Amino acid sequence: MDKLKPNIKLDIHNILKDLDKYQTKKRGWVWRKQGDVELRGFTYKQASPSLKNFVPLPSSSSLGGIDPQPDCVVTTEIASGRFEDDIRRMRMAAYHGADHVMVIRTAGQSHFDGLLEGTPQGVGGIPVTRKQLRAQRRALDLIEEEVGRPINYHSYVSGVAGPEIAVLFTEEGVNGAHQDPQYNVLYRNINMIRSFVDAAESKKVLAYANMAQIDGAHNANATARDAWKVMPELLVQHAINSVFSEKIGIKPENIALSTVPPAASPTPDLKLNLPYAVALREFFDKYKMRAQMNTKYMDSSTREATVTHVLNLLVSRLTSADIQSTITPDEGRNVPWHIYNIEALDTAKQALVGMDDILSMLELKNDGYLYNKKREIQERAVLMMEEIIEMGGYFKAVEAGMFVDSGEYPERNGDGISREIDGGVGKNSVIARDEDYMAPVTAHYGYNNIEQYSLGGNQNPSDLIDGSTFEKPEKIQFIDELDETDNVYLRLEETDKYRNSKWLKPEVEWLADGTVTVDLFFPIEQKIAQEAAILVGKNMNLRDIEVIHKEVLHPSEGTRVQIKGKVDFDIDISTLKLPEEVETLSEEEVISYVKKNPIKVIAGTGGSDEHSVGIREVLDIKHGGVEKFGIKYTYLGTSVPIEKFIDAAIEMDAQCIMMSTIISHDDVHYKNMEKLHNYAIEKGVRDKLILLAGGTQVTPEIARKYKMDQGFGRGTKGIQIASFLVKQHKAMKAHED
Ligand code: Z97
Repeated sequence: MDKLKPNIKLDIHNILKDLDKYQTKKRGWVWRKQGDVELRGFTYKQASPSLKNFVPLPSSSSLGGIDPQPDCVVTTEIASGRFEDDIRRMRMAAYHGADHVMVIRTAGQSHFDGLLEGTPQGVGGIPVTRKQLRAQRRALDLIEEEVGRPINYHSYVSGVAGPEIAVLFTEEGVNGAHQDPQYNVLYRNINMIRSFVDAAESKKVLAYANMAQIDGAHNANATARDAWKVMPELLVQHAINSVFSEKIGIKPENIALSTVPPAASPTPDLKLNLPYAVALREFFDKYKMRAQMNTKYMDSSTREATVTHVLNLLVSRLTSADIQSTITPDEGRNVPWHIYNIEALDTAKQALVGMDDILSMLELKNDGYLYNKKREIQERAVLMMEEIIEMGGYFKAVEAGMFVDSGEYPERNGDGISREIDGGVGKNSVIARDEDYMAPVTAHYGYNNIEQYSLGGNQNPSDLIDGSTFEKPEKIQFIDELDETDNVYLRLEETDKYRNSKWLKPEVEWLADGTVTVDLFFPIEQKIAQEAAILVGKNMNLRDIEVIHKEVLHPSEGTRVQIKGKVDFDIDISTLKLPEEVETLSEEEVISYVKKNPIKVIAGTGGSDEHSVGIREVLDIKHGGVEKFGIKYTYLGTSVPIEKFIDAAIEMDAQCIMMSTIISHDDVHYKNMEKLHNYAIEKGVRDKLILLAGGTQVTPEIARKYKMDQGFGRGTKGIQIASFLVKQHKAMKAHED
């Protein structure tokens, strides 16, 4: 398939074409290349090479467009429910620095006792199926080539079909997975014995595929009443899954703890989260840390979520997290949208790069509060583990409700999650293997009696059937679609009108979903403001209006309300009048040209016009005006008679006139442009002067029509004018020569 090109959209039809024959390469988990990176004179120490194609942070425009990448893997969690739309989001995410894409499963896939097939739509995630995995991995294969960095693809090996999912993931080149039997036991009430037996099998397969494994301890954070009280228990949960995994054969460097800061401001965030992270790092130093946010503290304010995220990122930097998750800041609203995935990635990139090498300047103290608190958490965890062993092990401890109790161990409030050894989904489904048991499969856990087929110790039992699907992917049965009413082809047909055509609609998660947000302020109490906001939406002809965020600015003085709604109309892009592109030179180019060829400008607001803000913005160095590039200017002020511009230019030996004109009443701005031109001719200097007009109502075409060399409209930046001046000056010089 053709390589992706930055200026061409990814075509989902190409991804689906001959998908049954597509095989991804086997690779396992990939960490970022790490080392010093030099960019624009800065040395980044906790860094990774820049991407081939990327979108840098907005402020990078003042830094030559650099896009430094942190050393840790950066995760994005994508959960729109339509895998075909998620693919576009993955591509955007990769451009913003994601190299770990987690697809969230539709809620409750843990309860399915087998594999799903086809491409059904999900809610809050996608139903994970072979076809969806293969399509997404295929897209990521193209995307990783486009950005020049491997992308890890990830989902969950949980539920009663865990081992089947692990096999499916291996076959389809998935690179990472959550696997933790405690998740099944505590949150999905799957029988304990079944969960641990399944986990053994699943982990064996993950080890074979060299996948990274993340545990499920973060769920206790989200479930516990006071998440900071389960800190000791979290250490116990991490320990159980990590040691179990290692014993089965997963390499320690592929075992990652799903760490979540247990608290968030307005608690004293760092006083709780930092000792906790240090305690983890110290106890689990041979494993990796996957740091993510605590969904419990995510409300609907994206601003608040972003601040929490940045505080979490500080903890990540101070304790050298290996994988940084970027849960969408709008997860509190339960609507992960394209823009928030990208915002969260940019937040992580900006904060991590900004805190580059922080530990060469600061030291975490080995005494006092940090040390004592860390030690206390560890001691409580050890005590809990000892009690579990005394009780007779994990199963007994779960029966006794030891986990997710709202008391801080050893304090107990008796409200923990309790499960029975012979209860739960899949109870009594584990049976002992017969003496002559034998499964001709690869990476199988436990007794397999291969001796009876005289296979030696190192031989793979699947040799008996000439290799399993792991070695012979051509043996994989690819099932395309099972549901005629719920599949990708129907969804593509519905949105076909908007795919690579002239039709456009605003979107937040699905192509042409038509959703927009409106941000409003009302000088009134919240209850009324909320209803007023809905009415505004109705009057704006929005459908399906919902309040997605409200914030009291003052109980009586005012409320901010954000609503979302849908628009019904389409935009025909062929009818849009696009503003002329102003091509700019690089800042360095302009500066070096002006140094050798000084340019002087006469500037002011022409005629009877007292506006001065716009012209000052493009003149003064403060906001990147032409002065920044070495261009000298004389500002004549406002209401400058047109003749005075020319006279001053002659007197000062200037090369350019920048006339601002805001008032457009009676077309006075056009008239003044022509007047400027004519007077320059009268004085015999028109061919020596560059005449520019600018203002909110000015367009380049109109300015040129009225004899200016160029016009500059709303939003013009100094660099655009400076670039034009340099180009024009060059051309004039060439003409003279
Ligand atoms: C995360 N932000 O990092 P089902 N298995 C495990 C899980 O943690 C989850 C599932 C399965 C979060 C994502 C919460 N995690 C959201 C260990 C869910 C989900 O709904 O049980 O079928 O699968 O993972």
